[in-house]
Amino acid sequence: MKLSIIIPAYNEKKTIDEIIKRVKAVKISKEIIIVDDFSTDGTREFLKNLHDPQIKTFFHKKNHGKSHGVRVGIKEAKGDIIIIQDADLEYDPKDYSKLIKPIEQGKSKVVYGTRFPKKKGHPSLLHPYEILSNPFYFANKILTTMANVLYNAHITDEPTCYKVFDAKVLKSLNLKSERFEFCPEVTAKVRKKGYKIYEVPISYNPRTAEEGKKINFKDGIEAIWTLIKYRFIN
Ligand SMILES: Nc1nc2c(ncn2[C@@H]2O[C@H](COP(=O)(O)OP(=O)(O)O)[C@@H](O)[C@H]2O)c(=O)[nH]1
Ligand SMILES: [Mg+2]
Repeated sequence: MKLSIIIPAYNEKKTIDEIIKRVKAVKISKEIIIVDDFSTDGTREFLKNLHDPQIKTFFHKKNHGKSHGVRVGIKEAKGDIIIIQDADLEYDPKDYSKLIKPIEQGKSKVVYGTRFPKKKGHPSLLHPYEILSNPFYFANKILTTMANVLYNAHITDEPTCYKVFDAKVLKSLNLKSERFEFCPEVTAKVRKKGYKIYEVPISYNPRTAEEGKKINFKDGIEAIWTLIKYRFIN
C-alpha cells in the first residue's frame, strides 16, 4: 500500500530540510506532497529549488492557514493511505510504519498517534508536563474530553498531529477548515460517519513559540468551537 505524506509548511526554514531527510529515510512505498503557504522566511525559495522527483510541491499565492494547505494535499494525494506531517521536528517519521499498520491490516480506517497512551509502554516515559507545557496540556485535555463526550471517540490525544487515514475515507469528508481547525473537524466528521479511531503510541519532541511554534490560545478556542459546531452541522 502506498502512503501519501502531506506536509503543510509555513516559515519553517530552520527545519524543512531536516524533516524532508527524515521522511525520505523511511523505507516504505510513499509520495511526499509539500504545500507552502506563502512563506516569507526562505522556505518557499528552498522548496522551489528542490527539484526532487519524489516530492510534489505546491505554492500558495497568499497565506491561507495550515488546514487549507492540508486540504490541497488531500486533493492531490494518490496513495492508499494519507498521513499529515508537520514541517517542524516535533513528530518522528520513524513512527510511520506502526501508524499505518492498523490500516494495512484492515483493523481500522483511521489511526491517531497518541502522546498519552493509557496502556504501559509509552516510548518516551516522560511525565505529561514534560511532553506538553501546562497550557498546551490543559487544552489537550479539554479537546480530548470533548471529543470523547460529544463524539464517543474513546481517545487519549485528540489534537495530535499524527493522524492517518484510509485515503478514500479522508477524501470523502468534505472538509472546510482554513487555519488550525483541521484536527477537530476531522475528528468530528470521522466519528459522525461511525469510523473508530485506533490509537498508536508515538514519540514527541515539543518546540516552543521561540522555536517557531505558531498555534496559540485563539486556535485552542477555535478548536473547541469547531468540535461543538460540527456536532450540530456538517
Ligand atoms: N500551511 C500553513 N501551515 C502552517 C501555518 N501555520 C503553521 N503551519 C504549519 O503547521 C504545522 C504545525 O505548526 P505548529 O505551530 O508546530 O503547531 P502544532 O504542531 O499543531 O501545535 C507546521 O508544519 C507549520 O509549518 C499556516 O499559516 N499555513
Ligand atoms: Mg508542530
